[in-house]
Amino acid sequence: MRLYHSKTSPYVRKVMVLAHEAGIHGRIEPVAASASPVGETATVAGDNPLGKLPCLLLDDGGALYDSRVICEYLDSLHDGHKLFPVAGPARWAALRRQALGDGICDAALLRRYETFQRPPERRWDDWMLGQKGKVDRALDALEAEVASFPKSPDIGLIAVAIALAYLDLRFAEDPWRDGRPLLAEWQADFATRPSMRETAPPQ
Ligand code: 99T
Repeated sequence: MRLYHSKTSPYVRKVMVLAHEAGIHGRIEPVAASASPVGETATVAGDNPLGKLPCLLLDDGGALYDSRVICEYLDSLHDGHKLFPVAGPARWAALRRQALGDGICDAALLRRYETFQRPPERRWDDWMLGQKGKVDRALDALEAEVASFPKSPDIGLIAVAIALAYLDLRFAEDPWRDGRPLLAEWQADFATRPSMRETAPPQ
């Protein structure tokens, strides 16, 4: 399998962390790619019409996207500890936390595009504040529930850990740990997992 890959994409990293936790990362060949909401994304768009990373190219010629679908597919390829709990409350909690972690990344990425890509004269402060509000509320919700996180990794915990790492990568000036000591402690511990260490973006 080949994966359109970027070292700074949190969605790509979520896929790679899951692959490491599942013990199948050696079956994935990363293909360096870039994607942007504007401009040339022809390579990726040839396989994912949305022109977004990640996109998994299967050996039978098919393609899978987005990161949620790729993660669930990869989890179906092994017989070890399932990162997508198969049924019951644990499954819905994991999927909800994946939505929360991905949602933090979505809002953070929109903020980044607003500054990094949008011309200064077209920027909109209320938009930036709105996206930051989503991130802050999600972080507060995680602080409130972190004591009840499962002890074994699952897709929800992976998505949350990746989102926090992405805030550190792109918004280091926003101290998300302030006032959220339990989440900070959990993140520091999760970050020591080999899957997290081996997928860390370049500093
Ligand atoms: O929006 C675009 O056209 C291009 N953006 C992307 O491809 C980003 C790269 S993260 N990926 C997504 O937005 C995927 C979201 C999707 N729901 C999923 O796969 O889960 C780049 C971040 C960075 O480098 O800072």
